[in-house]
Amino acid sequence: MSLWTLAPAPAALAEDMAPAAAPQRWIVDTDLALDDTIALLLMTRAADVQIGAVTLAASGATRCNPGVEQLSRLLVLAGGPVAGVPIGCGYDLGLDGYAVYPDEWRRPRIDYPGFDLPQAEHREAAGAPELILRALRESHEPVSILALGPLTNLAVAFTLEPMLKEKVKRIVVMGGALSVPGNVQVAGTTDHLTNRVAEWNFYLDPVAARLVFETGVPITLVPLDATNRLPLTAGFADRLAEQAASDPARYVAAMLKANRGLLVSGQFRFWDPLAALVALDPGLCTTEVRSILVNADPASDGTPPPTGLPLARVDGQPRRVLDPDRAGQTAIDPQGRTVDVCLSVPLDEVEARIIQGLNRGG
Ligand SMILES: [Ca+2]
Repeated sequence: MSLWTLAPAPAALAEDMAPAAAPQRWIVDTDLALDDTIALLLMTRAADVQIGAVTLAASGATRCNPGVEQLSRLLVLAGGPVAGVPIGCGYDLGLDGYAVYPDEWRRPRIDYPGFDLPQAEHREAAGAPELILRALRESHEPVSILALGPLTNLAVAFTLEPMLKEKVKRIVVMGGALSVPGNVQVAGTTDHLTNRVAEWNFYLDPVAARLVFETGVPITLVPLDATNRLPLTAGFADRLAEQAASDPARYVAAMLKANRGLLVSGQFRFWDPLAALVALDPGLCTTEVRSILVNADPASDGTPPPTGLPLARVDGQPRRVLDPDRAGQTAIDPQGRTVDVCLSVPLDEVEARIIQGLNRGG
């Protein structure tokens, strides 16, 4: 049975007065951080979206265990047809290099005071790249991909079956930093990192980002340039809590309340939620076409590999130590690949659409 049969198109909701358009087919690849959760729930609540597979980018914020279970429960929370969407999980380290996500930021739980997620059958359909390929192979219509974590899974998929990229309509990628500093160096946690130019998703797997860019599939990049202007504030969390009229909205409100210190710190942004909103409505963002080269160069000084991480890549070759100062940088360069870059969206519009989107369907 086709994945797309397993994930029937969402039923029309009473609030939708206009005739339903043919649903757009999507795969969501996520590393399931707090902001991913909002983005994923926005996608699952959207009217004209059919999700064929959700895959976990385990080289990012959340490993397969407990990520697969968390994803299963979030999809049950979202309700409707997406509760049964197949889930895959991928490699827990980037394709090359030794960059790792800080352990102290990994999220061990997803239940919050005032809201326990529904239980769900623990299910994992396949490895993430294989599930992405199956979803593409079994679709007779173009499929778009929303990529919210490191691009490891997509890079492996396109390497295994390059021809299937023809099935991809567009990839919307949260990642990169063009004219603003990177975000991997954070006081108190990652002070030891010397990279001031890369954004986390591209830093964790620059080789994968480069491979995905080189496929030539149309890409919309949602970089820090756009998301830096979009703080997720305690004020927004309060408004969401007041206006929450659905379980997904109430869950996100409980999640934000439990993480209020992070919101008050001023460091949290609408990273992945913006990518989801742009996926759902490309017209939301002012975009510009840019030629971008992702830095995946090795370190020049013969730095030895760190201890405790695999010395081999998935292809059996030795891992390289990548340039500690530049790996993952998204430089504007005529030798790069042409992508559409989202540069600016008004904060009030983002906030309004998220509250509306989470509440959709009641
Ligand atoms: Ca993410």
